[in-house]
Amino acid sequence: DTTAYQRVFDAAVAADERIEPRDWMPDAYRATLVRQIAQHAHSEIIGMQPEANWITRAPSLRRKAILMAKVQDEAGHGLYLYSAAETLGTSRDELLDKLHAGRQKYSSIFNYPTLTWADVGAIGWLVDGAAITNQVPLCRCSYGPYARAMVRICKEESFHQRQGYELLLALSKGTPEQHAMAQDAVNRWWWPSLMMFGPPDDESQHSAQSMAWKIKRHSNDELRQRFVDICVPQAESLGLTLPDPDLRWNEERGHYDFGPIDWTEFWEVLKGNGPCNEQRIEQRRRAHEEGAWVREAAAAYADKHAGGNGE
Ligand code: FAQ
Repeated sequence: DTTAYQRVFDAAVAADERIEPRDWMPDAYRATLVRQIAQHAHSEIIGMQPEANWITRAPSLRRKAILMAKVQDEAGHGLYLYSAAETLGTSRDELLDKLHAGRQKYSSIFNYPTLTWADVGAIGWLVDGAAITNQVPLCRCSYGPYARAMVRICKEESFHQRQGYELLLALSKGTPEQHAMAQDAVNRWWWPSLMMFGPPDDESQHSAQSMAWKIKRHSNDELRQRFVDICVPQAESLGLTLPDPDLRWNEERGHYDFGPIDWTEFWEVLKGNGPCNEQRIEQRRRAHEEGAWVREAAAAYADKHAGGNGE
C-alpha cells in the first residue's frame, strides 16, 4: 500500500531523519536526486578542465603541486557523487552517456575560459567559495548517501577556496601587472559565480518541491545573498574590487545590495551557447574514448578474478 509507505517517508523527512537507499521513496524524489546529483558529479569532472589548462604553466613547483592536488580532488568528488547516484539505481555509465549526449547538464560556470594564471586564483576564491556556500547546507540533505558525500567534499573545497584566496593575495600584492591580472580575473568571474546559484527564486522550477523534501535547505536567492555578503569584506582584504557599481551595504536589510544579474547570458550558457560549451563537451567525450582501454582492462581483470579461485 503506497499511502502507508508515503506516510513513513513523510514522517522521516519531517523528523529530519535520513532516507537511505533501501527505504521506500516517491519516484519523483528519486528522479530529482538523480538529476541533481548527476549534474553535480558532471560539474566536478567537467570542472577539472578550466584549471587543468594551467597545470603545465604554473609559475612554480609549489603552485603546480597545489593545483594538481586540487584538480585530482575534483575527480575524486565526481567519483563520490557518481557512487551516491548509483545507490538510487542509476549506473555511472548511464549518467556519463547522458552527459556526452547533452541530455544532462553541468554547472554553467565551467563554460567560461581561463585566460590567465590569475583565473586559477579567481576560480578557487569565487567558484569554490560559491560551491561551499551552496554545498554546506547539502550536508543536511534528506538523502543519506548524498549528505555524507557532501561532508567530505566540503572539507576539500575549503582547502580549494583557501588556495585561490592566497594565490590572488600574492598577485594583488605583487607588481602592478600582477595586481591588474588579479583584478581582471575577478572582473570576469564575479558575475558567472553569482549565476552558479541558479535562476532567481521566482523562476526556479524545482526549488519549492526540493525544499519540501529537504534536499535543498535554502533558496537560490538566499544562498546567492549569503555569498555576496561573505565576498565583499574578503575582496577588501584582498585589495581588489568587485565589478558592481550597485554593491553597497543596506543597513535595513542587514545585507549587501547588488546590481542586476544578466539572466539572458545565464540561459544562453545553459542552452549551449556559452564561450566554451562545445570545447568542454568535446574534450570530455574524447577523454572518455581514450580511456576505453582502461575500462576494458579493469573489466577483464575483474572477470578473471570473479571465479573466486584465488588466482
Ligand atoms: N548551471 O529549478 P532550479 C562544483 C538548471 S560546484 C547549469 O533552480 P535546482 C565545484 C537546473 O538544473 C557546481 N544549470 O534547479 C567545483 C534546472 O534545469 P533541469 C556544481 C543550472 O536543481 C569547483 C534549471 O536550471 N554544484 O562543481 C544552474 O533546484 C571548481 C532550473 O533551476 C552543484 O551542482 C547552473 N548554475 O537548483 C568543481 C550543487 N542553475 O535540471 C571544479 C548541487 C540551475 O530541470 C572546480 N546542485 N540550473 O534541466 C544544486 O544545489 C542545485 O541543483 C542548483 C539548482 C542550486 C544548482
